[in-house]
Amino acid sequence: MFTCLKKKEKVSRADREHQKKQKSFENKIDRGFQDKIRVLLLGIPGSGKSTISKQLYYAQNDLTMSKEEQEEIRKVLLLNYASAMKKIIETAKLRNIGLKRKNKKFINFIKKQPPHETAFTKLHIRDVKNLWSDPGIQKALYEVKMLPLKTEASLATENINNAQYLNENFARLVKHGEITLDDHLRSRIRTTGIHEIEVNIDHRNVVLIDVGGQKTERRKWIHHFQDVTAVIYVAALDGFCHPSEDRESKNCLDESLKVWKEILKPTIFSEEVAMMVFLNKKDVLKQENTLKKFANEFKGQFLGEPTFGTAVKFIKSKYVNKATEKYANRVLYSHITMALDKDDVNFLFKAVVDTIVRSTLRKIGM
Ligand SMILES: Nc1nc2c(ncn2[C@@H]2O[C@H](COP(=O)(O)OP(=O)(O)OP(=O)(O)O)[C@@H](O)[C@H]2O)c(=O)[nH]1
Ligand SMILES: [Mg+2]
Repeated sequence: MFTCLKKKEKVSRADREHQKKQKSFENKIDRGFQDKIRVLLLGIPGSGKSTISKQLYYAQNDLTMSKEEQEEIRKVLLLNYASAMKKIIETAKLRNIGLKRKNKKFINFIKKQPPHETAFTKLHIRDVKNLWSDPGIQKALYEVKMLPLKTEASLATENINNAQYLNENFARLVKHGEITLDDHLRSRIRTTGIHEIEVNIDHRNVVLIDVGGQKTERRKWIHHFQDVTAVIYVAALDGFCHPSEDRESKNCLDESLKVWKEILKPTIFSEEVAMMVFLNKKDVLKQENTLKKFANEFKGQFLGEPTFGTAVKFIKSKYVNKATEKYANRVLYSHITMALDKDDVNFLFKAVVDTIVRSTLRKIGM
């Protein structure tokens, strides 16, 4: 009798223990998923954090912009155009690439454009077309990436990737045509402060936290390290083509790896936080001149034929190695992305949310 009672009591205690554990799991799930999945986007400037965030937002929301917002984007794109063209013209000079005499007046006009204002009008549409069709400009565009990187960072090299788009859409922009989602995605504005957006992915509420990547902005990241379900570290695959703001880093790839190493410190994110790397701008790495620059940049370190596949593998290994140095057992998820491609981002995020859910459940023992 006594034994029986004892046994019964033992079972109920185990049950209670189990119930308690179950409750705790449920609370975690409630807290983590039924409420919101919080995803923090980190990465150095220009890696593509805001572009990813915009893509996910506009997949579910209409692109409604006030006249003022449209004007702001138009202005930014025209400034981006001026900065990209200045860089191409400068490259032509450095490489002794001749430009057509008939474009000289417009070239001087571009060179004089102040960095924060634009004086382009409909009267420049023909000049823009003529300059873009100058074979010297096309040659210099190809050569931009071959130049040794200057130490000071410049947005101009980033805008080079958008040079074709900016030229092709110049007429619509100066004619005050409707601003499109592509315009919004291509416009290069550095993020300051913190921007949270909420989206629904596969019936889960996901909050994306987009922060600025500049050094001054990175100080604010720390306020968001608590209470996140996952971190997506966005890294541009063409980082080795761009100068870094950080004087100690050789280029943006070096700077990005340095920041990645910092956030991997065990004191920063708990083991429960899913860590992912998005290797972004795959379209740019595929370009012939980017691969040529890659071969020059990693001479001696990289052996073999520089193709898109081998270059991705090489760059990815740099991020993975840093992670395994810090956490031998931590799973790192990585994806190759093109943030300008709506389908690419939206399709990938379904898989990302699924991974976050499964990884978190596994970590809490379910
Ligand atoms: N070609 C190409 N351009 C991209 C891609 N993703 C982003 N960009 C462009 O890269 C530029 C920088 O992107 P952002 O999303 O503003 O970069 P960010 O990481 O938010 O930068 P900060 O706010 O300064 O930290 C923009 O002009 C984008 O249009 C991509 O996959 N391919
Ligand atoms: Mg941004």
